[in-house]
Amino acid sequence: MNEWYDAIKEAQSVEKLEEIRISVFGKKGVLAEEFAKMKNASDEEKAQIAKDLNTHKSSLMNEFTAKKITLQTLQLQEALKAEYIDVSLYSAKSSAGALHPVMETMDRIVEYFSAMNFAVKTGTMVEDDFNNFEALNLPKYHPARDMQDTFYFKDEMLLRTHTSPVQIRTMMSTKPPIRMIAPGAVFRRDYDLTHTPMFHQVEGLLVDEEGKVSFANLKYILEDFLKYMFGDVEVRFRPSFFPFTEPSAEVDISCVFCKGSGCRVCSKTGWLEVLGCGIVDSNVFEAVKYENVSGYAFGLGVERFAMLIHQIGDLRSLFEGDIKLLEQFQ
Ligand code: 2U9
Repeated sequence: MNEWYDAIKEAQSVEKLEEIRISVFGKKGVLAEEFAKMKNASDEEKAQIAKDLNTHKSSLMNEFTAKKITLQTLQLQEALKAEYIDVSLYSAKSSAGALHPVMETMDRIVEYFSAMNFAVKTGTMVEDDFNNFEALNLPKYHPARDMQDTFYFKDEMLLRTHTSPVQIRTMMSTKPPIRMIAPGAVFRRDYDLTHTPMFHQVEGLLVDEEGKVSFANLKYILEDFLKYMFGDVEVRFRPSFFPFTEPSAEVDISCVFCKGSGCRVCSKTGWLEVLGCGIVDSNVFEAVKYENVSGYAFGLGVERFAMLIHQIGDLRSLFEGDIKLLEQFQ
């Protein structure tokens, strides 16, 4: 039996100790074997052998239990040592997300007009012919409806080419006065250096009693808005044409790159076009069955604003999802 005391003492691992346990205490282990041998002994001898064997059994069990605790403690300590993590070490640099410059610009625009008491309304991107064209004084023969410019579905459904259907639907469901902006994505079949098939607009509409809304009101708020967005810039209005406004104007700011002295970006003119606007055409009010009202409207492209504010040269970089661009806007 003595060799088993030595074996337990010398066991180097929990696994080895378990092997010993089976060899000593198992069904076919040495203790079972020794007890079996007893049947050949005389009655007096049996009593003595049984007493000796039981003494060995309990002291071996004590040795085994003590050794097991020692080995398990050692094993745990080794594991803790091996798996130790130094939380004070510098880790790999992690980067945080940021709002896309187009969305950040849109938020700023919405912030301005919200403060001016304009309600913010959104609609759906799939629209019908009436709300996208007909009601906006763009009749069936109008070139803007061309398959070249518009993404069509069947049954005269289409992807909105501007956010104006939101204003039409608002007027169809609400009595005047109206004071709203419509921010959102719009779609046109256009793709080159300065056009993408999807871009974002913010359009504004203000409607009140006839005679209450003037071009002067429109001029005042757009000048104030452009100074809020671009800082200390010159603003000028040029006569223009849109089917849904009459009279209409395009709005320029003095070039943010050369401060008006003329550069490549402003084609040496010193001016950058940033907005379209006008007094809402009476045909539009007729289409939505509004009577004795007057109103102004305006529209802008958000990507163009973002590019001018952040001095981004290439429109397409806004759509590439390149983390190197986005990281600059944290
Ligand atoms: C209603 C009536 C009138 C919205 C307007 C413009 C002028 C305009 C362009 C700016 C750059 C489109 O994104 S862009 O290419 N927009 O010049 N938009 S007036 O006029 C409306 C809208 C809705 C009911």
